Order: sequence, then structure tokens, then C-alpha cells
Amino acid sequence: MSVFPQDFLWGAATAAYQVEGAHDADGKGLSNWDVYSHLPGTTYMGTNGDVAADHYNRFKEDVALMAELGMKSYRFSVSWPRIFPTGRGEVNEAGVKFYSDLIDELLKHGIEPMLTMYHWDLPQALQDEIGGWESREIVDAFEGYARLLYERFSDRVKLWATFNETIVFTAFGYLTGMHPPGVKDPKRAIQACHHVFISHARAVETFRKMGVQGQIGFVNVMQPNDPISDKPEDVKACEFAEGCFTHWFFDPVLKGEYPAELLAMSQAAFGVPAFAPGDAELLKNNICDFIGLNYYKREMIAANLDVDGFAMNTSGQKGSGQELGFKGLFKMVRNPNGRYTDWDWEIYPEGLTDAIMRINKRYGKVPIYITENGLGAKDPIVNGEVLDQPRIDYLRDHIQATAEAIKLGADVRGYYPWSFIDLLSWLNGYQKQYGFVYVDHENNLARKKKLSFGWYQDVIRTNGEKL
Ligand code: BGP
Repeated sequence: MSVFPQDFLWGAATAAYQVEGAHDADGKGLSNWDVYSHLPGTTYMGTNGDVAADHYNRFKEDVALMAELGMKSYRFSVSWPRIFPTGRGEVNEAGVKFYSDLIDELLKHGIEPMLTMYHWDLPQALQDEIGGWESREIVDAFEGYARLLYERFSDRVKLWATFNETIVFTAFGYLTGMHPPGVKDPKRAIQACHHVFISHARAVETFRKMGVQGQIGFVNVMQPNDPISDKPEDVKACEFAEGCFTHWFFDPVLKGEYPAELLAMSQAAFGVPAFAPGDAELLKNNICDFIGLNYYKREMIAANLDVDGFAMNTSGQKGSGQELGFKGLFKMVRNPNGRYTDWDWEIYPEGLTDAIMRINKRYGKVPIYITENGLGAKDPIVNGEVLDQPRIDYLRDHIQATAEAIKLGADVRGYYPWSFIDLLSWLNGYQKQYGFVYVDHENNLARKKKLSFGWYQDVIRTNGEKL
């Protein structure tokens, strides 16, 4: 007997900027990524999502492949500037039609849509006109966008997520400067992040006021932090890292408040987050229905008196990453006994069981969807076949880790590997692949099923019994 419930949602995920292409088609406005990726030196070898996997034009072919794979659900994101070219005001009906057609096509094949409203592609006009996430005005703009999505799609979409990985687009966007708008300032990062939580809460409030039938959640990445040794200074550094990376991002949406100690520290050090009247109540009254959990790796943490900086391996040359850290607080260090990908991400399936159970412990039995999990690799091609056995091994071990958590009592309702099809990796170009479907960039973006495609087909068909 499978430990996965009968109605478990076996799916796969993508995001608009990474898969759609057609960046200026049919009235779409520019996003922050359309602009940023064209600035010299921002992405791996200058790669961008102008064309990506051309999913915008080939979505019917892609949905047919999803159906062949047996997917029960598909997680995708909506590009805000496709709907509102300048972020608010006039609606671009052609953009609405694209997602409406996509949703119809999915439902025609019995595939349940899971819609993410914001997977990092902000209308550039909102950046230019109001200052993006740093501005309080963004809350109204986001609520207007959310409302339009509910009006047009809630007759067919039942699973909604507001934001994808707030830690990444706020910390990379405003703290390390690696994502748009390329700012490096903790104070600005923390306030931008606060506006995301408030926008989320407002979108949840509107969802409920409008009586939308469905569930609304928030997607966070979680990399469980473990201390590199049992020395008290490493354990303490690790607790602090877990607070910053995990509690800061889960507490506001699952408890309706920030972790008190960290909040006090942040306000003392930087004067932020600054609350507007009503913010605390808004957070408290709009706890979300589920959490989307993205899991790729864990982080080993050590006390840190020396490292100050953030330089990632974006080339896929194993070992080229540097130690990352915040001086005086903690650093992320390599596990001498760990297995690593070519991008220096630790492969640690037990960490997924751990991540799920840490959520359970802190927040109770909240419904969880694993909204991303996967192996980024340069897949071997032998006689024209894409033999991605390492991906199969990775996913199998992580599905088992999910089963473990279910056995321990967690309410896990779905599993969406990243990604359905090969697509753009934000900072790592097209050579870091994750998909079940290969996209041939030398041959007009032709689709080809990888070895993992047939394997995942069996997993879904047997409800996770045949791994
Ligand atoms: C998550 C993002 C995805 C995806 C994935 C893989 O953080 O939500 O959009 O990109 O990570 O990351 P990468 O492409 O950097 O390997």
C-alpha cells in the first residue's frame, strides 16, 4: 500500500520568466528581469529569458506532454506585466487570454492548475515609478493584480500561491545585489521584505472577502540549517541562521507575526521593519491555508569571524563556489562528508524529511505541498538520448524522504519536481537543467523526453509505489 493519499497531487513546476519567452509579445510590458538580464555581467554568459523555452507559443504541445507524463497538477506562475503592462491600470486582455487558454488546456487533460502570482518578474514600470518593493504603494498594486486574477481565473483555479521564495528575491535583490534591482543594503532589504508580507496578507484578505472557493498559500524555500560541529559557538550561529532563513519567512504567514527576538534586533540595528497602522492586525488575521515548500539542499553553519560576502558558483565548475557568510553572525560551510552537485549544492534527501517535520513542530499540522525539488545538472546525451539517471536517483530519494514525513504524521498533499521542462536558470543560464523534457537549443527548441520522463510516469501511475 502506498503511503501517499489517493488524491495526492503528483505534479511538476515552472515559472513564467524561465519558461515562456515571448517577452514582448501581444502587449506584454517589460519586467525587471527583461531589463536586468540585458545589463552586462548580471547573468551567466549574458543569458536571458527573451525566448526561454518558448512555452508561450508551444503551451499546447507542452500540456500534451504533461498529460502523457500523467501529471495530476501543474504549478506555473503568471507574469504580472503580461496582465498589467505597467503593473496597474489598464489590463492587457491578450495576456489574460494566454493564461485562460493554458488553464483550459490543463483542465481538458484533467490537470489541476496551481497558480503562483509572483515568481520574481515585477513590472519594470513599478520599479521605475514607485521604487518596486521598497514602496508602500506596491501593496495596492499587488492587491489589484491579485483581484484581477481571482476575477478571471477563480472559476477554474483552486490552488493559489501569492509569492515564490521571498527570501531569494528580497535578499538577492536588496542585500547581495545579485538580482534586480541590484541593491546592497540590509535596511532596504528588510523593509522591502515587509511590504511583501503585507501584500501577501492583503491578497489573502481579498481572496476571502471575495469568497473565492479554493486554498491560498505562500511558497518558501527551506534549507534546514545544521551546525558543522557541536561547539557552542557553531550551535549558536546555526540557531541564528535558522531564525533568519526560516522563522523570519514562515512565522509572518503561518503565525501572523515576526519572530519576536529577531524583530527586536532588526529594529534596534536598522530601524526596520517599519509598521504602518494596521499591519500587525493584517498579518494576524490572514494566516494562509497551506505552505508551499521548495527544497533542494541543506546548509551547514559555523560561527563566523572572518568571511564577509556572497559569491556563488554559477558556472557549474564543481568547487568554484566560495564560503558565504555574514561576518560576526554565521557562515555557510562545506560538509566534508557531503555529496555535492556541480553547482556545489549538497545532496541530502534526509533534509527534506527534516524540513517538513521542522514546519510541523513549529506550526502544527499545516497542509504542505512540496512545490519545488530537483537536481540541476548538465545532462549526458548518448546517441541522442538524454540519460539523466542522476536526476532519477535524486528524485527517488527525495520522494522517499517525503513518504517518511507522511509516515511521521505530516500532511503533505502534493509533490512538484522542479522543473517540468528544461528552462532558464536565473543566474546559471541554460546549461543547468532540471526538466523531464529536454529542449534542443540547436534544433528550434524541439522537445524530447528524457530517461526520467518514463521513470516519473511510473511513479505517478503507481502513486509512488514504484520508485
Ligand atoms: C528556486 C526558484 C526557481 C528555480 C530553482 C532552481 O529558488 O524558485 O525559479 O530557479 O530555485 O534554482 P537555480 O535555477 O538557481 O538552480
